[in-house]
Amino acid sequence: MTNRIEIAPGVVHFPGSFDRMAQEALVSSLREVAKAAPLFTPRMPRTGKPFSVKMTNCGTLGWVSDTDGYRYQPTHPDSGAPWPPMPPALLEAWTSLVAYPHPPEACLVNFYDGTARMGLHQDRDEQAFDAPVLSVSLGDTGIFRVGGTMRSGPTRSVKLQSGDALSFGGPARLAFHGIDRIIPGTSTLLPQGGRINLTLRRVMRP
Ligand code: MD3
Ligand code: FE
Repeated sequence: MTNRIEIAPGVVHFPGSFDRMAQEALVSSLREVAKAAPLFTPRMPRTGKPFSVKMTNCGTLGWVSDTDGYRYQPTHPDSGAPWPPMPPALLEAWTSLVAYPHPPEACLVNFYDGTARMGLHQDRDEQAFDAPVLSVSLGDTGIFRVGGTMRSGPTRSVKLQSGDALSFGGPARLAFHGIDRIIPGTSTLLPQGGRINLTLRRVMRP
């Protein structure tokens, strides 16, 4: 059983949820995911401006963003191939950390190099807002910012280290959040450095 720290209503931090061996095993399964579904560069819907974060997905649905908008779809935007299956260790983490009786369909894999960031946003492309979102961090530490359900509200920042999990449910499900920056050189997990974030989501209402 890993530590469970409720840092705000509905926001639960599980520091060190994956030990080093489990992190290495996850990275090796993600290398297989990226072979089947190569990282792509998402673009902003209106402007076409590229994200600094590269992405891929596993599971039956994957999140994509291009000039047509944000959406979930069953296939890779470039190859048209179905997303590879979710590694069993992630489904097990969902079952053990999240109190929701249905499996996630989507695991978005975000890759941050030393300069990538993600601006403050809400996740609202899912239909099942009653389901929490579970995130797992691997590699270099990320400085995560989370606020309330209004963009203009106060925010706080939390360092996310390799192996940490974080869940957002109930009042936090529609909280604004983002990644201010990563701190290069803080982990030896990824030989080339950088940070991987996984977000497991229930998309469809059961
Ligand atoms: C709070 N990813 O992919 S994970 C995203 O580290 C995203 O890559 C960040 O935000 C990352 O959409 C943050 C933490 C997270 C994920 C989903 C949330 C926080 C959340 C959904 C609702 C509220
Ligand atoms: Fe998000």
